[in-house]
Formats: sequence, C-alpha cells, structure tokens
Amino acid sequence: MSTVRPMVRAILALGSNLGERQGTLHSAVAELVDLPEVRLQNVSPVVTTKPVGGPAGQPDFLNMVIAIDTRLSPEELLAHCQAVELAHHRIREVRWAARTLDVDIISYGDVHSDDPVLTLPHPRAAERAFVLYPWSLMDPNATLEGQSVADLAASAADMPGITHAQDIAAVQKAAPFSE
Ligand code: A4P
Ligand code: MG
Repeated sequence: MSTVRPMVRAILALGSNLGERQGTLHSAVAELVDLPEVRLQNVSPVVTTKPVGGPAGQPDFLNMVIAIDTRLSPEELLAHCQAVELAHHRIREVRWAARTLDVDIISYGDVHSDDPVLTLPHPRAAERAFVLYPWSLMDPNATLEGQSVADLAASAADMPGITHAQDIAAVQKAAPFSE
C-alpha cells in the first residue's frame, strides 16, 4: 500500500538579472506550481536589488519569494526548481554571475541539512535582504530559525541596495493562489 506524503510548507526565492526579468519571474512561478504535488500559498512583491557579490558591473536583480505547500521531497523539489531554471536557459558558468533565473529553496518545513547539494535552511538566506525583505512583505510574521524575518531584513547589509518594491496589495489581489 502506498502512503501519501503530507504537505510541507516551503519558501522559494527567485532572482533574475538578465533578459526579460519580470516576465521570467512570472512564468517561473507558474511553472514551479504547475504540478499536482505543489500548491502556491503566497507571493511576495517583486523588489529591485543591487547585485550582492559576483563580477562587477552586473545589472540589478529583480527578486521575489513564494510560499508553497508541497508533497515533493526536498530532493525532488530541488530537481524541480533546477528544471525550471534550465527551461529559462540558465547556464552555470561563473558562480554568482548574472543569470536569467535562480531559484533557491530557502526552507523546507523545519528540515535541517548541511549537505552541499541541498543545504537547509539556505545557508546565506538569513543575511540577505534580497530574500528577507520580500519575504517579510509577504508575511510580516515569518520566522527563520526562530528569528523574525523582518528584523533580519532590517539589519542585513544589502538592505540599502533595495531600490524599489511593488505594492503588496496589488500583488496579493492579482496573485494566482487560492485561500
Ligand atoms: N544548493 C545547496 N543548497 C541549496 C538550496 N537550499 N537551494 C546547491 C538551492 N540550491 C542549493 O547553486 C549552486 C548549488 O547550490 C546547486 O547545484 C545546488 O545543488 P547554483 O544556483 O547553481 O549557483 P549560484 O546561484 O550561482 O550559487 P549559489 O551559491 O546558490 O548563490 P546564491 O547564494 O543563490 O547567490 N544579488 C541579488 N541582489 N539578488 C540575487 O538574487 N543571487 C546570488 C546568488 C548572488 N547575488 C545576488 C543574488
Ligand atoms: Mg542558486
């Protein structure tokens, strides 16, 4: 007899700084949730951010965060995220280089992993305003490892690099998720 895995809440962070950035993010969200094992629960505003690390002279990023409930295992979810990246012609050459699409798993339930193939929670999320700030707009009460995501965002070194945030009310009105 097969058992159905329970739904687990996961937070995914998306970033793009090449090509048609806004369109890439929107179609990536649609593709990420286009599986029976994935349900979209919430969507953050899209924020414009200065690049953190990587080669000099990169274009600004658009970043956003989504909350999903999923029956995929962490490994299956990573493979799914990477397939969506690939569909957007992401080529991995230089680490932290400009990219059409990056999808990171920020957290998967309360799973902890120090496997370099899939580290959970994401090892750099707690210090990155480009992840924390849109997450705090989506869910002002969110926590990461027991700390307030909004507080972490406020003290992140790259917070001044966030130059624009979409209106959250407009995003949540248009978001393709159901209660
Ligand atoms: N990997 C391990 N844990 C995870 C996880 N939780 N989620 C492994 C996703 N992947 C995870 O990632 C490298 C390897 O990390 C993968 O093979 C996977 O098995 P990658 O996406 O191939 O390469 P990357 O994104 O260049 O490297 P990395 O280390 O993921 O970079 P980061 O930390 O994601 O940083 N500045 C702004 N403003 N906005 C951004 O979005 N993004 C980065 C990338 C740097 N600067 C940025 C932004
Ligand atoms: Mg990545």
